[in-house]
Amino acid sequence: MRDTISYDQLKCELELLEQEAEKEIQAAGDKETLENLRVNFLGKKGRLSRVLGGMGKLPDKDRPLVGQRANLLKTQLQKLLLERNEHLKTKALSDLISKETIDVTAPPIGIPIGKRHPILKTTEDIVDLFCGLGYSMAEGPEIENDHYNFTALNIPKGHPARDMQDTFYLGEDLLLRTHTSPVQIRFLEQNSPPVRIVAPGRVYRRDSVDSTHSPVFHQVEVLAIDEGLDFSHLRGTVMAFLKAFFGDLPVRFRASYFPFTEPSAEVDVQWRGRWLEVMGCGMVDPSVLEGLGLDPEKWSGFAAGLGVERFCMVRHGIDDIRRLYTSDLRFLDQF
Ligand code: 2NL
Repeated sequence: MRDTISYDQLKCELELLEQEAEKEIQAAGDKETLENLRVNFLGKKGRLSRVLGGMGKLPDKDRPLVGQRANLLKTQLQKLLLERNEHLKTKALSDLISKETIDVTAPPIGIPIGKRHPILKTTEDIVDLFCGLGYSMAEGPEIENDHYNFTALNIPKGHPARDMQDTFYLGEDLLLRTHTSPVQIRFLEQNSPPVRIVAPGRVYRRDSVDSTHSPVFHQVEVLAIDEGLDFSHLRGTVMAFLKAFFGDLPVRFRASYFPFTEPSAEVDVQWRGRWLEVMGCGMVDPSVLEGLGLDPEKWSGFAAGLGVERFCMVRHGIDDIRRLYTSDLRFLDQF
């Protein structure tokens, strides 16, 4: 180490220190950096102290001047540190505020919310209409046995409707119901007439998929058993229902055949200039009543069945049944 140091040298060091300190304080991005700078420059073992340590080697006359300058520098740096600290605080606050600001002009994102499937809505509408006519809803299992799905409905063994081609069998006796009629048979076992019930539900048939067929589809069946019911009651009920669902459209009944009704009819409505078959119906076959222990001389009834998909497609102008089963939200969102 040298024995003496000149005033100019110390002044030069102080100026250098000032320049560096100012530059670094202005560049400090957070409180921690700022505190480190304070310790580095102004602390007990900091750079200013070290420069002042060199004062002992100054000629006496120069000491007060350098001391004065050093003190000035100290207050100046303290002021800078304080100012920078204030600036950082203000900036942190305004950053926070702008981050938390809600842009009230932004378009709404929308809350994704589920809704009922068009098949369910159509089912509920149909069921509601019959409830308005005094019917009660009944439901039953999708896995049925031979008796409830076929035998009780006058479809004996060997009948073509039982064909493996049409029915999903789960074993010798168990199968997936091919219609909701078994719901009504079960209901009649538990309840004595008069009855008026509407039976909605999922049914299964071994059909190949195309624009109008699906192996899984939905049915609503209605059944009324009472004393003195005849075809006029059936016709009046079907007409009232179709008018409520489709509006005032032309309707026609065509003679048809079902194993469980006699006589039977199919019903068409004229929709956009074309006749569309929309349901089947008939007077409950006496052998079905007998099978349930009901005297056909005392009780009579009518029944009707319809495919929900058909009603839904006609109502909404849907051209392909598969649209209802592919869960494409762009499609389903329309309903
Ligand atoms: C159709 C035709 C029909 C029935 C269903 C029925 C039920 C019992 C007794 C007698 Cl418990 N009949 N149901 C009757 C006639 C027609 O459905 O085209 N369905 C989609």
